[in-house]
Amino acid sequence: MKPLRIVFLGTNGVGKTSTIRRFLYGTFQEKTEETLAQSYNETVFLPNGIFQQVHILDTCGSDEFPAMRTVNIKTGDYFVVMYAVDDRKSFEQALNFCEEIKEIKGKEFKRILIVGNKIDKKCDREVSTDEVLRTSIKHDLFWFTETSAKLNCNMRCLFQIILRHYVKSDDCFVENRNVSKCRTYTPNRFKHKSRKISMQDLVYSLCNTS
Ligand SMILES: Nc1nc2c(ncn2[C@@H]2O[C@H](COP(=O)(O)OP(=O)(O)OP(=O)(O)O)[C@@H](O)[C@H]2O)c(=O)[nH]1
Ligand SMILES: [Mg+2]
Repeated sequence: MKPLRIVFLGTNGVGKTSTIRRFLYGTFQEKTEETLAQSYNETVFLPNGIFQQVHILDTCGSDEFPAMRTVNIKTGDYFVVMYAVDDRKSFEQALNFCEEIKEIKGKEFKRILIVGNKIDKKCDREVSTDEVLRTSIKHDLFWFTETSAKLNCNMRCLFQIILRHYVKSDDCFVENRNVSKCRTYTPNRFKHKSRKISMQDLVYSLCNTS
């Protein structure tokens, strides 16, 4: 079964690595190092009883490696395009990344989630929620959320939006059609994996925290 590839894009320092680590490991660091490229491989237990491999790709925020970004976009299934709400330039750059994705994947490509991180920095906000909503519609982008990796706010929601869409999509059906017969064996294949994320748990947790 083909792994699902979720690619994180966004300019330097918007919080891509912090978001992924907060979600996967529950940790947050005030000081981080610039990422070159890092892949996290997880197993997700989907509500239809299928174990799905998910590759989360954390990319480099700087513009030094455009060729690498092109490859990541070509091979990605879903994109999380991040900006920091206290950094207007990072929002403008996020829109450029969205355009780049659409140029490569096609104008009709919709699997892009815009994420405004660092909402804990209320006093330093440079990008309002309203503005992003208006701009997103203009750019034909429909998924948007705001987060704080620092305060652990909306971290689950972010992955949930993507996984929910995937489960309902034809891709999931086609990919998993033949696997369902042997799904009782599937857990053993992933026995070595230390952690599994249940989407039902995610829904439950989200309902109980909001
Ligand atoms: N206040 C606040 N700071 C955050 C938040 N998320 C990340 N940071 C801080 O922002 C800085 C950069 O975070 P990273 O996660 O390394 O950002 P990145 O997008 O991975 O950066 P590159 O790998 O260089 O592209 C770090 O000092 C983090 O502690 C947040 O939600 N709120
Ligand atoms: Mg990083």
